[in-house]
Amino acid sequence: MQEKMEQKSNTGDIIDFILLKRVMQFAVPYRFYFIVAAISAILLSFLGPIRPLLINYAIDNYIIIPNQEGLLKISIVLIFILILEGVFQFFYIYLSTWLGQHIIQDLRSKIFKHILSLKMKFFDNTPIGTLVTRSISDIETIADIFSQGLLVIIAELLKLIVVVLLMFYTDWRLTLIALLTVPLLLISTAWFKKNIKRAFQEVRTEISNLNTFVQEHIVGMHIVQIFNRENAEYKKFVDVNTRHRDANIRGIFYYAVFFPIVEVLSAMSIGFIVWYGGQGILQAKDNTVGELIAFILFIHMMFRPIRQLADRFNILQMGIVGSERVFKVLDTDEKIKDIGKVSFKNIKGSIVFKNVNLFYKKDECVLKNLNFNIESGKMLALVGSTGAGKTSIISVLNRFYEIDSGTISIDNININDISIKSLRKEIALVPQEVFLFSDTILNNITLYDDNISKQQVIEAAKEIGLNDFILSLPNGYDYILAERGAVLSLGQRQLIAFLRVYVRNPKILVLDEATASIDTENERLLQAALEKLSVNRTTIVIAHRLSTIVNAHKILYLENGSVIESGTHNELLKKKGAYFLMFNSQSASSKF
Ligand code: DCP
Ligand code: MG
Repeated sequence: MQEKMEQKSNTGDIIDFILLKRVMQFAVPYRFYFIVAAISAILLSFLGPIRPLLINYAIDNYIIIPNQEGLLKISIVLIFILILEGVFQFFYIYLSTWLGQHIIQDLRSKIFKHILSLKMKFFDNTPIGTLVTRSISDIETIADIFSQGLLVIIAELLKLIVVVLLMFYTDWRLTLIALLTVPLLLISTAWFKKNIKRAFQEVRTEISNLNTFVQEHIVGMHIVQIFNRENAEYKKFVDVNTRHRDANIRGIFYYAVFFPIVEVLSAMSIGFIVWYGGQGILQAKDNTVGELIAFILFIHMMFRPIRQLADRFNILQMGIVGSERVFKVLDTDEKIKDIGKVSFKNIKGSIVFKNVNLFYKKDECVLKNLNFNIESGKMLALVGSTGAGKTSIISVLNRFYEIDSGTISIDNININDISIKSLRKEIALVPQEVFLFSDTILNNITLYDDNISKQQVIEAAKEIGLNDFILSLPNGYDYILAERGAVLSLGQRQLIAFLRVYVRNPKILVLDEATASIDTENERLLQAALEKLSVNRTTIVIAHRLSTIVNAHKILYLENGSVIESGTHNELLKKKGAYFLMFNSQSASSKF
């Protein structure tokens, strides 16, 4: 769907020179190589057409009137030209591909760096598949602008002009006869260009559909299997796969029709020339055998660029369409404003929320006029039903999202005045859904931070009672987690996340407890880890299992983005309100 929509806006027939100019900017650092490649291409378009001229001369002057010495000389010149052509061809092919690859390497790095800087809201609204396509395959089409598009078009156009000029120079009548088929050629080229472009776009849409389908179904495999949807999903896949095949075959069809047409037209031109020129020779008029042979070679040289141009023009256009999409991502400016100057030195860690309001969408107030404070070193617990806004509270504290009104301050400094780097350094988060990279346990904990040594990690793991668990894994700290750490249980993943946080020694600790219940062994470990970690730190715990928070200094009960009860565990139990009900229902359903 997404893909189809975007295709639509780019079907304009003309080359968008503004976009092309912007793409060319990326070649500026490599201008030397670009110029060498361009000069090679230009020289090639002159060198090729010289050959028929020389052959013409050789036949008329050294063969028909035998002259061995002259023939030898002209042959040496021809060989020399051929070698030159080979050398320039090498430079041209190698450099244009080299250029394309360097440019897309730069562009890819640029787009990835840009994506790294965007705010969470952008990712909420942009499918992963789109961003992957932009940074991988769309960029690939930009490389083709350089390796197969722009320079080829310039070189072939030039060659065409040179060939036609040389033809006129040789014999204007023969030239006009050779050009007789050109109107037919133009018509079929226009037909081809139009259809092949549409076919190309269909193929790209289908590739994207295939990608999305496979990606989504592998990620959601457990849903497919648990609901026995294998057959149904397989059938859907066969459909998508078939559409992809058909789109490709349609594309090939146009090539299969167009290329023979060009062949036939060029053969017709040669036929005309032989017929007309042959008569000229027989009647001993002004045509020579050399001219005739030269013209046959010229016609080959003339038709090849025309055939190529139609194809290359498409590649250029595809590259420009790709660049438009890439630039669209580069031009999104959805970033959190990072204008704060304050860097924490000796942070204490008291937190105040004052009249905080948050909207994710225009008419949906998720946090409503929220007021609370936590003294430094104390533990605040957030409880409440699902969707109440608990995760949102911590998302605004570390500025993943920006509040719409009110103020949040740490140590009496508005968090907007603190640099994001410093802010996030002091707030460590154990998220609700722990994300682990496909890497070793150790690297997942250090996240390649040079300041954290393996020894520190092991010490920290011992302190919070995790060392034995990690050593029990094959290879211990060097155990490589497969895709997203799926081999670990939710509780185990949270334990790894605890360690990630603990080695960084932050002043503010935030724990967003996983909703799923975890086994008693891991629960005991988590509980012990939390107790260790919360010592001397301001701690915010979002709890689903109330056992975690009986000792919290303050508990807020949230509903629809507002605090409806607050107090300590005992105070809230006495109130016999929402918290009391929640606590009782949990006690009834567990041994706790
Ligand atoms: N929401 C949203 N966009 C986001 C995150 C949340 O529109 N990027 C909405 C979904 C909920 C509301 O905001 O209606 C509150 O979401 P929270 O994640 O803050 O809810 P909880 O953390 O309280 O829920 P749970 O206990 O399920 O984790
Ligand atoms: Mg949540």
